[in-house]
Amino acid sequence: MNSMCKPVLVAGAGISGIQAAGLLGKMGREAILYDGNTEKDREELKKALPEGTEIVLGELPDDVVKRVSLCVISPGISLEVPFVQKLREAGIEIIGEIELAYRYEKGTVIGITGTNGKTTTTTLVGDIMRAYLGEDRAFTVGNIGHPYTEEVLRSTPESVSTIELSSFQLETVKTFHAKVSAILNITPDHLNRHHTMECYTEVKERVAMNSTKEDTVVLNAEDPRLLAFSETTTATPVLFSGLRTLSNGYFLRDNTLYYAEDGRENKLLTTDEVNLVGRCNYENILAAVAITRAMGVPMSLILDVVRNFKAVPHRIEFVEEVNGVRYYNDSKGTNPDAAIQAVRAMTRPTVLLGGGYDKGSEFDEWIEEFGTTVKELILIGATREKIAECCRAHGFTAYSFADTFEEAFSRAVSLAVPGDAVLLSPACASWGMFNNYEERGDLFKKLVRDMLPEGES
Ligand code: UMA
Repeated sequence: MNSMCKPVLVAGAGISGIQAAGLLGKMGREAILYDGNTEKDREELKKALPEGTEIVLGELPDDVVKRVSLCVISPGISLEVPFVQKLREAGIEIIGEIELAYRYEKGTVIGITGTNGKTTTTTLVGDIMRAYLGEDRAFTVGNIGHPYTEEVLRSTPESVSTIELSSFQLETVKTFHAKVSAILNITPDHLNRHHTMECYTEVKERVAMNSTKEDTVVLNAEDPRLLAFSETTTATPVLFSGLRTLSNGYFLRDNTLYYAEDGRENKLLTTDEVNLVGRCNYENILAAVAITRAMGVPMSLILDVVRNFKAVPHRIEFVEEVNGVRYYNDSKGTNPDAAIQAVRAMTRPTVLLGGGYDKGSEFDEWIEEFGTTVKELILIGATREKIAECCRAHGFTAYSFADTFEEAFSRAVSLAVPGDAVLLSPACASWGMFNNYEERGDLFKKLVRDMLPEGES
């Protein structure tokens, strides 16, 4: 049988799997949706899938392996799990949802990755591309929560897809080719999946795979790994820095963002002209400007969009001021490095809510960053003991444990005095207590707004 006539196994019944099956259905290919979790609701899944899609839950049966010619795997599934080995042994090609969507792409692609700042940068780049090309020709997709497979059939030779890419998604790309790509930073994260920093870095570098000199890769000059990559990449590198003057590239100096070419500096804007706070966010802006300039967008239009851009939800997001205390939601601070950026962005004494799912991170640098900013740390979740031990090792003793998120929140409220900030920036994923970081951040915002006098929330 022609392999194009055989069904495609879509592994993972989350949003990426459901949309991948939907795309395959639209292209006339039969999909079998597989999920290891037997608790999944078949009826709910059926409603979301193309009619007649077969659903397999639990162990993957051998006869299904024999029937399929391709597997589209969801990013949340490790390539090391037994059923993937079984598929490999049977010679079945394994790709991810990004590669699947890319195979139907008709336009130009921008790929953005990095440990932190991906969502902010992708959203800003997407906004700039939309302002430049119009709603119908600019799509913002990927790890941001909007699967690429859902939009790709709208692409045309004139459209641009701006894609946020996680390391999990980059593991399974093959022919993917971005005209402009970016790696914002690389710090330890997801090491339970990628094992070593070398493997994690190699995976991130795949964002610029298949690139040629006509393509651009935007890289953070402050990361020695990325600086080394700027020498070896097949794309043309463009550098940015939040810490020092560059003679070629985009940089921040004395609260002003610049672009320089052969030492000639052009002032772009000052930090008080933008709504975002924190050096990490100024770096995201520098990267977004570099990416969209490489796409040929006029600088004046880029800067207009930058000036009007607001923080994305859950990323050092100011929620409310209640009784003189400012509340910030950084639920997307799911690893120590992201959480460090949030601590650095605080200008007031801060009560910090931290802890959550254990993905093998080390917390030393995060705790070292507390300095005089963090006055109290309230810990929840599986990592609380590990973080507490690390606090003791660094001489930070102002920490306590809470059993629930609500308990942690009300303790933070009672500890904060007028002039303080309360920051949710856990340095850990939410899993184990929540389904995702959005749920955790939304609960935080609800608890903050519940304190407002009636009529103000
Ligand atoms: N599953 C198995 N076997 C396994 C593991 C999981 O069958 O061994 C099943 C689970 O039961 C579940 C499904 O796979 O039903 C989960 O799929 P998924 O985790 O890939 O989640 P999706 O809902 O499809 O969302 C994914 C991304 N999730 C992850 O990478 C974990 C979303 O990123 C992304 O927005 C979406 O695709 C669209 O592209 C979220 C994320 O947390 C935001 N990303 C990480 C991050 O940003 O740090 C990488």
